[in-house]
Amino acid sequence: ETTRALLSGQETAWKLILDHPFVAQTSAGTLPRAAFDRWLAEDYYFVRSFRAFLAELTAIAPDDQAREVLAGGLAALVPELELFEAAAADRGLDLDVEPSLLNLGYTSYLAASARAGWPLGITVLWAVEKAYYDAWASVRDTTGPDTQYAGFIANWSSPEFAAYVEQLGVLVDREELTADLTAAFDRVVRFELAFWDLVAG
Ligand code: MP5
Repeated sequence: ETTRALLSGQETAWKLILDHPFVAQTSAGTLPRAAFDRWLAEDYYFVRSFRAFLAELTAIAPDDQAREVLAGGLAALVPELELFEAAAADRGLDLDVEPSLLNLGYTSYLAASARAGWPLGITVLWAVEKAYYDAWASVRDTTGPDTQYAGFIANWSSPEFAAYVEQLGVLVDREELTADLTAAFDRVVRFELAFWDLVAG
């Protein structure tokens, strides 16, 4: 299986994702306010770019099964972006800020991976979502429901999101493992760690 092979090549880095201070501090509610504010604006830019990436992938999806899975992902971004906008309004934050070079690099890489074709694009999509699901699911059961960031953690650790990530994995498993896919997976892992390093070390 392609997904299993990709994950087993990245066990050490995956542990760093699960154990990242950003995840632990968000769950505990101890993340400094400024760090969350910074992340919120950066990630808002990321998610809007990600929406464009999903649309590009939909255009090159090979069949209805793939298009249906991607349509579910696109639909979920509507309430997700509203969650960001509501949090920003609460906090008096301007979300329309210049993204970091890392964020520009990551989102440019997403676009490039879609242009490289379906096998690479779907692998990158799965990798991004799998990292988020595994990270937030690892703190789901220990996060208090009244913690200030609980809504964000629930968004990426819900049973619905789990099912979506599974379906993406099924699409990746239809593809043969190549060196390009392995390199892409490794890149996503490094981008994810660096993105959180921007705000919490
Ligand atoms: C995701 C995200 C999850 N919001 N931010 C980063 C840096 N990586 C992954 O993607 P989505 O679109 O919010 O499910």
